[in-house]
Amino acid sequence: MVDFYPSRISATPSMMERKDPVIYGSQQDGPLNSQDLNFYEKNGYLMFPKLFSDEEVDVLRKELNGTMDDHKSVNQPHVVREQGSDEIRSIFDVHRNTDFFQKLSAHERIVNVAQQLLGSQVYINQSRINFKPGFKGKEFYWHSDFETWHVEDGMPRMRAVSCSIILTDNYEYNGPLMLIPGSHKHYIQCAAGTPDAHFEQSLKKQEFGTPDNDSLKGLVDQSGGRIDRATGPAGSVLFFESNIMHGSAGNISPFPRSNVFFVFNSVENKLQQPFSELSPRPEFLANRKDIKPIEPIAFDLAKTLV
Ligand code: 6CS
Ligand code: FE
Repeated sequence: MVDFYPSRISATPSMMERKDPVIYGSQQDGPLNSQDLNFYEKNGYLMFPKLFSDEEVDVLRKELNGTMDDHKSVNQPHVVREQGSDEIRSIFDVHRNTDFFQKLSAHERIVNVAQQLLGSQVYINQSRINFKPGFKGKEFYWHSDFETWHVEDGMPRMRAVSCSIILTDNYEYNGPLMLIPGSHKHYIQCAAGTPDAHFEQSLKKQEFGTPDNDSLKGLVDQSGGRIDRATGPAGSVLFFESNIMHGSAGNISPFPRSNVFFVFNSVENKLQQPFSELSPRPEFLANRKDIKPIEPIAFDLAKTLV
């Protein structure tokens, strides 16, 4: 298969332009209006404050705490703990391991947006809860998700969108997601040298497939010096394009910054072999089995009988 986005093949990083459209669908294909579509095309993300009501947020919180408790002593690869502590950093594959998050991942309020942006039916490529606990939640260094999913998982084109549902209020001071607006239109070809089984390290602290300082600075210059923060109350929802450069600082506040992420991939963009010499990453990180298009469902979380 042709590699349209080679990366980690040379010692020197470089920058190339995006080859794929940002938006594949049109205004008639879903709930986003022309203002939403123009903002997403230009900036690479869209934030919807309070897409879920306070009563629904209560259910989200209960499920978050329940999932956390259920995994407290689970010692399996899909449960990632913070470097140097026992605190849970992320739990992957929640859309397959828990009924509630499975239903939530099919909710029409988020699936219809993903279908419109990707111009097709969609499926979940990856899901996770990032907990970023108070005092101990460590950083997620700058990266493009697509660069990793292309090189390490074999995602062919930029036709995926992450949906982050804010489960605990995201403030300026508890490590909110930071995004460089417009960076989704440029692809940083990172320096080579990825170790085998890289995910065992990268999910705790990513050091390969991350931009060098000059490239990062170049993206910020192109954004006019802007670094946007996805702050908002629990129940807000952020959609961000697969290739946007993003990251988040550590959380030294007492307030947890927990979000659930569903990565929607187009059914036309299923994972192939990794575009690198690396062996494919495990199923909990890169869904390959029983891929079926999601049938969107409408329901009020506050009345969820799970
Ligand atoms: O490697 C991955 O797939 C994960 N790593 C990060 C930092 N973001 C995307 C994804 O969750
Ligand atoms: Fe990411």
